[in-house]
Amino acid sequence: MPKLGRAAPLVAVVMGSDSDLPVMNECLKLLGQFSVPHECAVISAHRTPDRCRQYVRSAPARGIKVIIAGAGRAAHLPGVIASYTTLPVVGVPLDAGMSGLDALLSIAQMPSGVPVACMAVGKSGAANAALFAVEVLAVSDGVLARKLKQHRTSMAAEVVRKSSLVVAERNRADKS
Ligand code: AIR
Repeated sequence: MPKLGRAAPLVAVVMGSDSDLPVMNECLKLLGQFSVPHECAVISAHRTPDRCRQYVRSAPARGIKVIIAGAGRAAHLPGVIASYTTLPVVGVPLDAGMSGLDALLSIAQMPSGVPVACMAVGKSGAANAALFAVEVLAVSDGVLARKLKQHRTSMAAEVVRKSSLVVAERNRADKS
């Protein structure tokens, strides 16, 4: 599988179609920002079922710790992946029709015994899938844990900065 970066991948990011890439890029971008070695593949639970099974079965031997799977429509990819492994699987429902509600239910409504951590629909979910994977890895990686804390701090500072911009804009509007 194509590795992104030099180190052995810890996170696998798979998607049901190349048409999912623009949204799943949010996930890949964040993993890159946290310097988490990862790999990426297009695998369809319906169109390439054998490839799906082989990929997931070989993941632990490659050192993969978390699998992120994004899919739209009847989004069975995360659930099918979860059926082949006990690695944590994070599902990202994508909007390929019906505002992503079809994919959301396909991913969230797993039967008991085979869990999938279901994120929000679309770009927020793709970004949170990366953060969730980093959180899993950070349990046993102090450097990543510190980076996560820093990420939260920066996010909070950014909200405060935007708040002062909104207040300044309101003050200007009130004066005119
Ligand atoms: N898909 C692909 N195989 C099974 C499923 N559910 C999903 C893809 C994509 C949508 O179907 O994840 O979101 C449409 O794929 P395409 O290739 O027709 O653009």
